[in-house]
Amino acid sequence: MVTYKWSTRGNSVFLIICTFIIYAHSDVPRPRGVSLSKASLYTPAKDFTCFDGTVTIPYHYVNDDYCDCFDGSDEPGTSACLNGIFHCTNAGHRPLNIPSSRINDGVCDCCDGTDEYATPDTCSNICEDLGKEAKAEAQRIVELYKAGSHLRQEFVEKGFKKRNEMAEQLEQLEKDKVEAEAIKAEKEAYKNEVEVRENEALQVYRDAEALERQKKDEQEKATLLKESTDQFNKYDSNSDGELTRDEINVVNVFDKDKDGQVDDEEFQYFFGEKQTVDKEAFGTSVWPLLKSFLMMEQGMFRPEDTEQADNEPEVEADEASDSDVEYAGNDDDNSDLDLPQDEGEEHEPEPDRSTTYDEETQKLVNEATDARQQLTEAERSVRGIESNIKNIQQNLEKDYGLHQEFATLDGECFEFQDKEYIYKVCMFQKVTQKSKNGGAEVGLGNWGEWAGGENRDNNKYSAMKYTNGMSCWNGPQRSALVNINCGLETKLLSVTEPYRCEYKIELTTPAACDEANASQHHSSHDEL
Ligand code: MAN
Repeated sequence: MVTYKWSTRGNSVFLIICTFIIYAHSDVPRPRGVSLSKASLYTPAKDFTCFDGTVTIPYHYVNDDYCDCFDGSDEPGTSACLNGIFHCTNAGHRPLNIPSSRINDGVCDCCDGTDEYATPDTCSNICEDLGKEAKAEAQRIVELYKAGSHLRQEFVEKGFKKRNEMAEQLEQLEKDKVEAEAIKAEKEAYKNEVEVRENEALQVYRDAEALERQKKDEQEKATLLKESTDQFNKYDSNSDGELTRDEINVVNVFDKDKDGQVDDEEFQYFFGEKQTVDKEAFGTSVWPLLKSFLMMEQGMFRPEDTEQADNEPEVEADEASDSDVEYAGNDDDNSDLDLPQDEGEEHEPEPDRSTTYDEETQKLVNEATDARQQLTEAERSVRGIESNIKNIQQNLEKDYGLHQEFATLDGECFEFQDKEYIYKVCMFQKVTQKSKNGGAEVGLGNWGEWAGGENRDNNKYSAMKYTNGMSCWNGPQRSALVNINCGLETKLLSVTEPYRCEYKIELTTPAACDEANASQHHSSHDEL
C-alpha cells in the first residue's frame, strides 16, 4: 500500500495543467515527457501502474509534481522524481531522453524547448535548423563512406594479397629451413670430421709445446732455487744452515725504509712469525718477497745513477755505502739473479701462438678453419630463416580487420606535429613522441589490441590501443589510443593528452570506410 502525501499534492496547479497539455503535433495524446512508444502505458480512463509494477495510482496523479513511483515513471514531465526521464519529441530533429531533473532548470536541453515549459520564452524551437544540419552531416557521412568505400576496396584487395603472399612466403621459408638445416647438419659433420684430423695433427705440436713448457718450468725452478740458495748462503754468515735476526740485521736489503736498521716490522715482513729460517723456508717464503727489493736496489745503484748522486749526495751516498758494505768482496753475488737486464738472456720468449706448422698440418688447419666458417654461415642462414618465419607468423596472427583492410597499413608511419612535439604512429608497431627542442624519442606504446566495440561505434576496428610505453615520471607507463574514422586519406588529425601520459590520437583512413558502419557511426555520434 502506498500512502499519498495529499498535503503537497495539488500545490502546483499550474504545473499540473501544463503537464497534461497534449502534444499538438502528436497523433497520440499522452502526458508531458512521455515518448510515443510508452504512450499506451498512460491511459486517462484507467489508474496508472508504475512501470516496475509496485504501485497503482489514480491517473490524475501522473505528472502532479509528486513522486509516487520508485522508478519515477509517474512523473515524466516534472522534476519530482530523482530518477525520472523526460522525453523530448524534437520534431524535425531527433527525439531525446533527458533526466527529469533538467526540466525547468533554465537550460535548454531539448531543441524544441519543451523541457523549459514553465518559461516558454526561455528556449526557442531550433529543431528544424538542427535537423537540417544533422541531415546535411548525415549526407556528408554517407557520401564520405561511399567515396571511401571504393578506396577501402583497394585496401581489402591489397590486404588479401599481402596475406596470401605472407602465407606463401611462410610455406617457402619452411621449405628453405628444412634445406638450410640439412646443409647445416652436413657442414657440422664435415667440420667434426676435419677437426678430428686437425686435432691429431695439432696434438703433436701441443705435446711438443707441453714438453717445452715443462722444461722451462723446471729450469725456472732450478734458477730460483739457485738464486735463493746463493742469497741464503751469503746471509748465513756462520754457515749453520739457519738465518737469524742477527745475521740479517747487517744486510741492507732487509732494511726497507733505509733508516739504518732492520726493525721488528721489517723483520716480521720477511720472516713472518718465525725467528729463524732454514734454506728451504727461505726459498719458499723469504726469497719471493726479498727478490724484488734486491732487484730495486740493483736498479738504484746502476753506474749512470752514481753521477746523479753528486747532486743529491746525502741519501744516495748513504745507500751507496750500505750497498758497498752489503756486497763488498762478492761482486758475483747477484750474477745469477733473474734481474730485468738479464731477462732476455735468461728466458725464452713465450711460444708464439701462431706457430708455423708443417705443410700437411697447415693444410688440415686451413681445411678445419674453412669448415668452421662454413658451419657458422650455415648456422647464420638457419637463424635468418627462423627469424623471418617468426616475423611472418606474428604478422599472420595479427587481426587486420574482417576483410584484411588494415593489412597494408602494417608498418606504415604517420606523423602529426603540435607546438611542442612530433608524434608518430607506426601502424601495428608503435607510437612515439619527439620534442621539437631535440632529445630522445619517447615511446608512447607498442601495438596492443583493437579497442573499439562496446567503447566506440560498436565496432572493434574503430580504435587501436598501444600500450607499455616509456614510464611516466611518478606515473603509469605511457599508452595511446588511436581512434580510427573513415577518411579519404590515411592521416593523423589530432593528438591530445587528456590524462597525463595517456594520449588520444584521431586517425582517418579509407580502410575504415565500411558502408555497413556508416549509419552506426552517424547514430552513435548523435547519441552524444
Ligand atoms: C614528457 C611528455 C609529456 C608528458 C610528460 C610527463 O614531457 O612525454 O607528454 O606529459 O613527459 O612527465
